[in-house]
Amino acid sequence: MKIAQIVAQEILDSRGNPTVLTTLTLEDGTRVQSAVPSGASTGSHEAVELRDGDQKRFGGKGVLQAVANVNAVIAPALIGEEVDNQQFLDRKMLALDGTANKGKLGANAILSVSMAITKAVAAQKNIPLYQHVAELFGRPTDRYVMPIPMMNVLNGGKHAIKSSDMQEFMLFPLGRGSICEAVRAGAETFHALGKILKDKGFATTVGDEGGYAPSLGNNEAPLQLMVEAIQGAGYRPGIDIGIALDPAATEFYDSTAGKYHLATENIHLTSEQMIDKYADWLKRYPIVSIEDGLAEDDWDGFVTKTARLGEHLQIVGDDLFVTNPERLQRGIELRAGNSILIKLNQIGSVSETIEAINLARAHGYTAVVSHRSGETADTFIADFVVGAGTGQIKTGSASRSERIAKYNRLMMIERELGERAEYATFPFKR
Ligand code: 2PG
Ligand code: MG
Repeated sequence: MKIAQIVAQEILDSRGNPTVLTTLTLEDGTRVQSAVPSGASTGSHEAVELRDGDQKRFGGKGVLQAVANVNAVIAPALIGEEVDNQQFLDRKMLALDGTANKGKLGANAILSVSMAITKAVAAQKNIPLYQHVAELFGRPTDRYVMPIPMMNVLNGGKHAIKSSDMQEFMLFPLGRGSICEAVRAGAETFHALGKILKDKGFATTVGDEGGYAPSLGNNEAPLQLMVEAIQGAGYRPGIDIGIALDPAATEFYDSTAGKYHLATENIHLTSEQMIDKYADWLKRYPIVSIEDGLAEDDWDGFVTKTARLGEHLQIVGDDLFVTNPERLQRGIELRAGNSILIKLNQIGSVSETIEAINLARAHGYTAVVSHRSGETADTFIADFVVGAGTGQIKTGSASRSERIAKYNRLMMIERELGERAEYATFPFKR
C-alpha cells in the first residue's frame, strides 16, 4: 500500500514544550499519528533535536522548522512509495538529511515519520503494532516476552529542582511473574512511599516523570526510603522488587575539575571514588541496575566499573551509547558496560534503533527500552519493547498519564496475548 499524505504539526509534550506530531495516510485511507518525546538530561552525542531558537516563541523551543522539514522535504520524497519497507524509507530520509547527526532535517522530524511508517504498516495489515515490530526484528510472533518495568518513583537531577543530585531512583519488580502484577507492585509501593514521605514531613509533589521529589539532603536517603516503602507495601526488597538507578552522572560531572560534584552533599568525587560509592551501596541495598553512573565520555570509568561490578550488576549506557550502534560497538570492544538504554529519539529512526538492539543482543548486552522525561500520550514504546522482546522498559512512575499510558498499554497487550505472554527474567543474579 502506498503513502498518500504526510502532515506534521507542532504539539506540546508533558512539560509544555513543543514537539512534533505527524499524521500519515495511506492510499486506502489508513491513517496513523505519532508524536516524538524530548529529553532534559540530553547526552551531547545524541542526534540533533531541531528547535527554532526564536526566543519570541516558546523561549526558542518551537519546532516549526522541523515541522516544515516533514511537510516540505520528507513528505514529497515519500508520498507514492510503498509503506511496507521501513529500512528503505528510513534510509531515504537519512539521505535527504545527509548529515551524521540528523542536524539538517532534525531527528525529531525524521523519527515522527519513521514511527508513523511502522504504525501504518501494522494498521494496514490489521495486526497489533507489537506483532509488526516483532516481524521487523525477525522474531517469532506466536509468543512474546513482557518487560520488567523500571518505575521511577523518586525524581532528582534535572527532572526535579532541589531534590537529589542523582536523577532516577526506580523500583524494578523483577520477581512478579507478569506485567500486571509488576505494575501493581510498583503502584502499591509508590503509594506506600508517598505515605512515608508525608508522615516524615517531606513534600509529596512530583517531578517530570511522576516520581516524588523531596529535598532529602543526600543521595542515599532515597534508597533507605525505597526499601522501607517496598516492605511497607508487603514486598521483599531484592526478591520481589529490586532497585534500579539512573544517576545521569553527566549532569553533575565537572569536566574542568575532572570530578563528580554531588552538590547536596557538598562533595567532589573522582571516577574511582564514585565506583567505590556504588560498590558500597550494592552491599547494603538491593540495587540490580545502574544506568549512567558515570559521565558520557568517562570510558575508562565504565571499563573499570564493569570489570569490578559487571558480573552481578547491570551497567546501562544511556548518554554513553545514545542508542548509536557506533558508540555501542566501541563499548563492546572496550567492555564498557553490559547493557544499553534504547531511546528512539537519541538516534532518530526505527531502523537504526533496531540495529542498535540487534548489535547489543549479538554481544550479550541487555537492552532497556526507554521513554524521555518529556513525553506525549503516544504509547509506541510499549508495543516496541514487546515486539523487540528485550525484556525491560523504563517509562516513569506510577503517576501522570503520559507515563501510565505506557503501563496501561502493556497490561492490555498482556491480556490480549494470554498464554502467549511470558514475563521476562532478569539475567543478572546477585
Ligand atoms: C534518562 C531520561 C529518561 P531525559 O536520562 O534516562 O528517564 O531522561 O529524557 O531527560 O534524558
Ligand atoms: Mg538516563
